Amino acid sequence: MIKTPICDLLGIEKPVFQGGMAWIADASLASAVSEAGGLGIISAMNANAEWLRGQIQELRSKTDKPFGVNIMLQSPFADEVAQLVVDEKVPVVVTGAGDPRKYMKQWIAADIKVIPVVAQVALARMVERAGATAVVAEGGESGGHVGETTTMALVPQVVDAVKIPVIAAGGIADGRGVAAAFMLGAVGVQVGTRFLVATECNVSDEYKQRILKANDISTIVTGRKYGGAVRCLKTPFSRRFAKAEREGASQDELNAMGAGSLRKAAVDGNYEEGSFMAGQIAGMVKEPQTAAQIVDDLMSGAEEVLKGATKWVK
Ligand code: TUI
Repeated sequence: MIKTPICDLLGIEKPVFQGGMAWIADASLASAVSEAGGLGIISAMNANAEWLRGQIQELRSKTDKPFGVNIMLQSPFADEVAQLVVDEKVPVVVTGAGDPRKYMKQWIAADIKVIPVVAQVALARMVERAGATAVVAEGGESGGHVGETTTMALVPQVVDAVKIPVIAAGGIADGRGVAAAFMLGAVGVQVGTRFLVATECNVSDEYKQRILKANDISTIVTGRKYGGAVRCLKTPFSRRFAKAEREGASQDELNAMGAGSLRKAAVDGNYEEGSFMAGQIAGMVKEPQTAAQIVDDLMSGAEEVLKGATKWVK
């Protein structure tokens, strides 16, 4: 069995966070991951507080275990969902796509554990000073909105820069990745792409099939030019987007092209027009499983790798 400091801090059994994937990470997936002993996370994405309240209630009807809410800081509803997590006494808030410090005082005063996702050392330092419980250091192998630095390079630099626990994310989908994250100094992992094919994940079947068929070179990053870099599968939509970018489309034109594209992939399963956000590790995801099987496989796989970790040491 593997126990790390993040397990005691959050009251979870296994140091596995499920990524707060917009349009995908709902009460069904998050409750299954929490029930399996990890930290299930509902994505507040671009939804309003009323929608999020319904999801939190649904999760609580399915599990008594700790869970998180991911607040995407670019959401037009960020202010109201930031208040809702206080009203609902959500145990853990994970933030993404921005600097969460303007909300942190109110969350900490409400006894919420705040775990920002960071893609660079500077923000990790700033949120530690503002009272963060831990940080997720997310490398550019991840799906969705990404920074530049890879997990391998980012995690140890964040570990060296802060005293709070570090959770590694980006390019982790099996026990080897979990073990490697521990070797870099992380005390937990956040996994997104592998949970896309979980039985309890309500993403469209088209999305699941595209993940299962992916290989090592199936993803690209678009949107780098205007600071909104997004990693997704190579599809008709992402190729059109990349071409428009190369040909000098303006930020407004690109924003208009991207609007609603994640919903089209996640909800409608529209292969032509959807943005199928996924990490580089998609090529390793070959089997639909329950969330519990995924969590167990990640941890038992890590245990096996770690037990053999000294084999080259003489
Ligand atoms: O947030 C993510 N991944 C996401 S969010 C998302 S929804 C979306 N769709 C289109 C455009 C933008 C968002 C899909 N995937 N991961 C966590 C993450 N956070 N990655 C990178 C960052 C980040 C970036 C800049 C965190 C902080 C930050 O700070 C900049 C600042 O404001 O100081």
